[in-house]
Amino acid sequence: MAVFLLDKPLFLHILTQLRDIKTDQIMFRKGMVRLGRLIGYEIANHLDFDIVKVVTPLGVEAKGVVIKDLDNIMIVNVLRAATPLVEGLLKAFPAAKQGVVAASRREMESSSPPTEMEVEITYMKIPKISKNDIAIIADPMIATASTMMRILGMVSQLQPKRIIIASVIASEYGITKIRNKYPDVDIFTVSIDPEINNRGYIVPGLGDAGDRSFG
Ligand code: HSX
Repeated sequence: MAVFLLDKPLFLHILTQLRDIKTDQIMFRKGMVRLGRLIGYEIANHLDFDIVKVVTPLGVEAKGVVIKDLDNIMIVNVLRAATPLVEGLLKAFPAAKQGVVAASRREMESSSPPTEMEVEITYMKIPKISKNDIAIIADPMIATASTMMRILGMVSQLQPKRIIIASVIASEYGITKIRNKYPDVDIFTVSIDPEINNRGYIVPGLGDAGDRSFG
């Protein structure tokens, strides 16, 4: 598994707005959409490509690149927090199929940071994919990775060619958990935050991404 840390200034500029408690709902959602688009382009830069030749209107051959898998993408939208992120990803992959999973954690205060949380999945619809398809699972936050492990369990059964996670903030703990069980999955994330608090929130994090996007 490779972890792609997207820490170039534009990513961090948008992330800083998202972290800021003063950022309102509209700006938060817009920031997520922008990050989704940028993360999508970064993912596209790490897909297989062929070197091809085309003929220009000048009747001359030019060497070029074709990314074959741009049209073989299936994005999983982990409701509801991932919705604006997916909106951005779809700008990078306009031909993508889209699955949705409604997942929610049972959150409660404990005496120490949880390592596992109960996750309820109330709805799931994943389109048919072929063995040539690439699955991108979009969830802006990976804390204990309890949610992502459930979704990886379902998506890996479909045997896509490759599974990629598109996230904004992942905890160190969550990444390690995913890496141990799914060594072939790639994670694209803008930040790796060090801590999880007693309620299972990433620290410093950005709060509850679903609440901040949708109220
Ligand atoms: C939030 O909790 C996020 O959007 C994820 O779906 C989930 C992450 O928490 P965890 O399952 O990694 O602890 O609603």
